[in-house]
Amino acid sequence: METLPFLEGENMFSNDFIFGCATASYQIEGSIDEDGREPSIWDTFSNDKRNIIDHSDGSIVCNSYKNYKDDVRLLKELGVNSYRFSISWGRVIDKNNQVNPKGILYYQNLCKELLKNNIKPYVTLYHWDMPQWLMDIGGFLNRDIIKYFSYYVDVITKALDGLAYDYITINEPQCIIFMGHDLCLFAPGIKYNEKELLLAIHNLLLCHGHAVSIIRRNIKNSTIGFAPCSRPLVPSTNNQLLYKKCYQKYFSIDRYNEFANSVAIYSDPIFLGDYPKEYYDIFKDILPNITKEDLEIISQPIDYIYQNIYTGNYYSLDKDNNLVKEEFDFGYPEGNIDWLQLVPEALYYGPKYLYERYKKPIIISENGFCNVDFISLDKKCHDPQRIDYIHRYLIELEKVSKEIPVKGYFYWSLFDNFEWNSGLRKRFGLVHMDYKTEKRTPKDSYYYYQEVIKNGGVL
Ligand code: PNW
Repeated sequence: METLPFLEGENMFSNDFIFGCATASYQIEGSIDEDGREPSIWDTFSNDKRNIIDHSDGSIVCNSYKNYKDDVRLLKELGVNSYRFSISWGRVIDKNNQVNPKGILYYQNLCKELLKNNIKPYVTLYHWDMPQWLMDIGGFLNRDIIKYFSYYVDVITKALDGLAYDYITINEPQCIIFMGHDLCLFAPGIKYNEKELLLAIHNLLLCHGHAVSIIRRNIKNSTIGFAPCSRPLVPSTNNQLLYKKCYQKYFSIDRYNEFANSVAIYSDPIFLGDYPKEYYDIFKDILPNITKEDLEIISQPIDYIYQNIYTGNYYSLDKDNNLVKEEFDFGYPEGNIDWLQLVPEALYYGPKYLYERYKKPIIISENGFCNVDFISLDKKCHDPQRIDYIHRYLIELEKVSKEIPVKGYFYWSLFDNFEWNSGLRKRFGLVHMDYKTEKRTPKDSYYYYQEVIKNGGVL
């Protein structure tokens, strides 16, 4: 580790910077039949073996439902001050829409264990594992989802009052809608037409909005956010016109291309009180019924702009000043998953664009690297590429934090875990997971991040 260039004695991020890591319920908990948990759409989806590349599922993974104390011990030793995890709706509420006290107890115990170790819980309320019985009545297409989600949020926030103050309503709405209901690579894998997709987005945003009022009512001193993902456009040269065009395209809607990644469809209604004008123009024939009351609910003030950023794309201008996407060269540095190219400046430009438009402090709710990790003969897990990735990305984040308020960074993920349709094959963790024995082995990057946190930043 001593060969890595830390800036000694200088706190590069603010003293109260949130250094955390993140996980999600279905990806780590296992114990899917324990204590009356209801099956989720991800149980159903992974039961169809065609859907997951290695035919695995979330039935065991890290078994964090049983091992949560070990998890907290690892977090403590890592030195993070915050841990972002998600609640499994189906553990907390049963199929008759009644409270399941055993599920609630699990999350209360987890929060207590975190607090005992001075780690702040950051609670994601929806990280994709909708109870199957709710999908059966229409999921996000059925406006009743708002009522059910509100009830669930009311129950869990009352139960966590005094234990957790920081909430993220919904994780990566673009993946829920686009991957789950258009590309059908994620659960539920049910294809919607465009009109249905827009309605599902609107109902999802209403779920967010109602959750905001419930959290505010139930938790004093709460902070609230919403965590979309994006692939920021990175200007490949320092040029004002190029910057402006990249900014505009980041927030624009391309109906046939980047609908999935659209930032503005999901975030403008929340932060600016309405969908972008382009949305009304492009989709004028298939718009959902959007009322003034809906927009008021959706746009209640929230505290942070959370954003999951892993990668981006470089752009330049051609001779007529048109924006051109630069293709990655053959052999360009990338992770062990096809969408993860090394674009560290995404953590500079993404936060900058977002702050410029929405004017709230930024928290990176996910950023991480997928590597080919295994235990070496020396019994350790060496992952130099992940160290380099974190290093490069944090340099960019630190740089932008001198220009705009950046409050925190959550590495994805604490452990290797169930990587959705990629199953157990793809590893993002700081801690290696042996899925047979549930043995947890901190990787080199775990010790690297530990040093970063101790130091308060990287050079
Ligand atoms: C996120 N992209 O998904 C999810 O929130 C996590 O549950 C997941 O395990 C993690 O990232 C790693 O995949 C993403 O194309 C999917 O930029 C795609 C992208 C980013 C994040």
